[in-house]
Amino acid sequence: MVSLFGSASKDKDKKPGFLDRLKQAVASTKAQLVERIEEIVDKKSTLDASVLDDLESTLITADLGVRTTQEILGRLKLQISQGKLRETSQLRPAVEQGILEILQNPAQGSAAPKATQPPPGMPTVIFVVGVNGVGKTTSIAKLAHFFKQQDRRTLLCAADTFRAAANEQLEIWAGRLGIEMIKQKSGADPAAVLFDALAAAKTRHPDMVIVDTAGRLHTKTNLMAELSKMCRIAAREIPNAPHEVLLVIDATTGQNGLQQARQFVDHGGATGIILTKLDGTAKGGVVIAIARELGLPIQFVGVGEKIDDLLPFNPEEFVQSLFEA
Ligand SMILES: Nc1nc2c(ncn2[C@@H]2O[C@H](COP(=O)(O)OP(=O)(O)O)[C@@H](O)[C@H]2O)c(=O)[nH]1
Ligand SMILES: [Mg+2]
Repeated sequence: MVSLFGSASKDKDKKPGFLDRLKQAVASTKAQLVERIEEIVDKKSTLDASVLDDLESTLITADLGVRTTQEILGRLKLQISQGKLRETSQLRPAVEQGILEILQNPAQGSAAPKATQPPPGMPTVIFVVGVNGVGKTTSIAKLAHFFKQQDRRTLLCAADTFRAAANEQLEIWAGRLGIEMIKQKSGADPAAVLFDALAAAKTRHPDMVIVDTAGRLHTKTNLMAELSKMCRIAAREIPNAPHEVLLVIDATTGQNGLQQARQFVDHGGATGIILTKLDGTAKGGVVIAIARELGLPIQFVGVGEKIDDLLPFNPEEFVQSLFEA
């Protein structure tokens, strides 16, 4: 299947230094995770219960979460009982393989909705959702820039009408990128702004419509009700829309962010993840917990505040950036 966002590793015109930038972003996580595993390996050569205990606390500290940690330990214990794993020197590749397998099979047993396609000639409608401050608006600008580089034209929809500053922030980005944006006054009904944007899309024919949404209403129930209303409007105007609902999660919030995110998966129709602020956190292990627990593909990671600091996510490259020198 061809991904909407293309595949980072197969992308022929991919920018050089992509893996280096990812490596840079995960440096603190690597220190927390892989370098600690090395310390465990250096201390002892026999792989016994105390080694597994040390590994367990290392994985938890790197924010893989209790359940994901247990899954990795379970795999290792099985390999030990089968006699495949005996020495601590085998630990690093075994953990690497376990993490890769979890990242490659995110949808196991998941009932999460899947991304869909627009009919030919219609734009792809992408909702960007998540709590305040996680990086939705910034990621939208980065996404629009990403599409622009692929000659795909974007129309932005400023449907976070709850915060006055949100419109302005998106408008500044739209101006810089030379991209059209549909807005209304702050406090307007987000569904009405969405309706306007989709009406504009039908005459202006962009390739993508990216919709910024509010991160907080008076209550969580309100926010989820608002999102489902917007989903209904979108589907009424453009078949199958929204085709993607990208949930933005702030990597620096670790396991807490994961808990908040669950709401958007259960009630907000999320189909994929953008994990922001991977730069400068040692909690990057949350990537693995997110993939496993939310059952959604991670599409992009944010590695800084600049417009091109959004990298398409690919499990092999992520694991490589963590485990290889
Ligand atoms: N370091 C870093 N900062 C980011 C990243 N993505 C967003 N930010 C910053 O996070 C803050 C909140 O972003 P914003 O897009 O306004 O969040 P929103 O409330 O979800 O729309 C801003 O200061 C952004 O510059 C990222 O990948 N790395
Ligand atoms: Mg915003």
